Amino acid sequence: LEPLYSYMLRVRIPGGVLNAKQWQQLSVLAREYANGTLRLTTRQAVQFHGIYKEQLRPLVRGLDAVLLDSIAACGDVNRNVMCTPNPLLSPLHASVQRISERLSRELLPESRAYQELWLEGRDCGGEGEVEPLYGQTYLPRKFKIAVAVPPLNDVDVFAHDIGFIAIESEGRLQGFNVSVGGGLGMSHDVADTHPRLGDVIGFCPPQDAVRVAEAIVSIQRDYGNRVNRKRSRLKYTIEDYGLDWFRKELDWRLRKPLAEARPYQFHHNGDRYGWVEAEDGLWHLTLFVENGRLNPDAIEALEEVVGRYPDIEFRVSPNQNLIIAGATAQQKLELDLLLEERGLTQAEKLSAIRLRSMACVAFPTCPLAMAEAERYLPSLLDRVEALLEKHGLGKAPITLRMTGCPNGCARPYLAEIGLVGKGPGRYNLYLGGAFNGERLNRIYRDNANEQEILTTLDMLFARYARGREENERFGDYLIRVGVTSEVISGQEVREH
Ligand code: SRM
Ligand code: SF4
Repeated sequence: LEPLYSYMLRVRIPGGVLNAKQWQQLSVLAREYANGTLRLTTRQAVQFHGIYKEQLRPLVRGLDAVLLDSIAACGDVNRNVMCTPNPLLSPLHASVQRISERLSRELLPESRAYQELWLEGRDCGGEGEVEPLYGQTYLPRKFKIAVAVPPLNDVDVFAHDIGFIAIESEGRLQGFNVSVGGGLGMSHDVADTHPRLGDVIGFCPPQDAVRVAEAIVSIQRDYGNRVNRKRSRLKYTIEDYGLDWFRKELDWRLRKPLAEARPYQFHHNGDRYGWVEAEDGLWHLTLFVENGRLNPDAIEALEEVVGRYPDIEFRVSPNQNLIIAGATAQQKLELDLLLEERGLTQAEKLSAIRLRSMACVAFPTCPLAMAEAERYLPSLLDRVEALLEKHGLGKAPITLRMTGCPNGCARPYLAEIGLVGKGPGRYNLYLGGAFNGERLNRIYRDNANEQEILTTLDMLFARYARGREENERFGDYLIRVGVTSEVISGQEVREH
């Protein structure tokens, strides 16, 4: 008798873009082959949990039927490419999404093993297969790319091995500033691991984006640390060899230097909730999905949306939320009623801090979790909201992110308040991240329990309420008054 293993499967969805048929299929597959929920991820993908072994193949085939797959959603290759949603918003967004899809396609491994094993149901030999980019041994570690459209830094562009920052002029894409060497994972007990923000190293025209990405990936392939897996991400390769060396190596591989980076500005790294009208008059609604988990009732309600409006599209946001895209003005009115009726939470009813919160999956499915996150953050937020109300800060948008371990899956080191699991009921508290994702936070309390976290926040909220300047963000305030200090290099995140 074999143990009853259950699996997680992650669907690759570049830029989080899904049509109605694909969304409908995800709902059906969740019910038939997984635990009935869908989990929207921090990289705009969708995860199924609780899949039993014999259900894996029908699930993968069900995805294939609507042109979705799980290729390179995990592994030491380029992962799901993130992109500020949504291509229907403007021609600029459409151009940027097209490039994200190209990046995703061109950086896929060439191996047919996935098709052979999961779709055709036969053993894969792999003989004669060549991986032109990845080579025989692939990359030393996972690799991540995000494309941002300023002023939104919703994708947290500096958290990625490569960030492309779209530069536009009069609504037309001019190209991208390129950042390299971002990454958030660290280990509590390994001193030379730490989060790092990407460095902007130059600018490239849109048609060069794929070539630039391939060249950067090839540097990491050739120079990344293959001995110590804890230090094998591109961020450490850049630290070990130096940024100047990296730039020269890249110039050499590209046969020409990148142009000088162009000015840009990021306002915030959250999502824009509610309805937004696009340039073509269609409407798009960002719905808050707490920690990305869609339960069976929500899934059913969204299936009703698809049933009534088969032309509607869906996007997974970079902050685990869902965008219903492409509604006409009439459909917008009808959708408001339907979503209200079906109890799908509307952002106006939620506190500013909850709308800017995220938690990773953690228990019960994540094998690396040390503490709760997704299942615990909602109730902790009830208590944090009460504290904010007490100090008259109910409307203050503060970013709070929680993870069950230091790997950083909900990007906690980029939050104004970061909580990172240390053990059951215990978290390290990090403070002082920037509201727009341009500054990491720093450790403030070790191994704190809920009461210690709440007491600390109560004291800090009281000071913020009294001492903040007009429009001053919580993270900036904490640095100005010396509660914590600005992190310049990533290693400082670990240092008091
Ligand atoms: Fe993650 C490993 C979930 C985004 C850094 N991550 C895992 C695993 C697969 C645990 C494992 O290896 O067994 C988790 C599965 C939990 C479960 O039960 O479903 C997991 N990561 C997630 C998701 C689902 C979190 C979420 O709540 O949305 C995100 C899925 C992304 C996707 O769709 O592809 C997710 N993970 C991230 C991010 C954020 C990002 O990419 O923007 C990070 C930090 C950025 C970075 O990579 O530096 C992140 N995950 C990690 C790491 C640490 C990597 C490192 O360099 O140290 C691990 C552990 C590992 O790779 O060994 C990890
Ligand atoms: Fe699991 Fe840690 Fe990632 Fe949370 S941060 S999903 S606990 S690996």
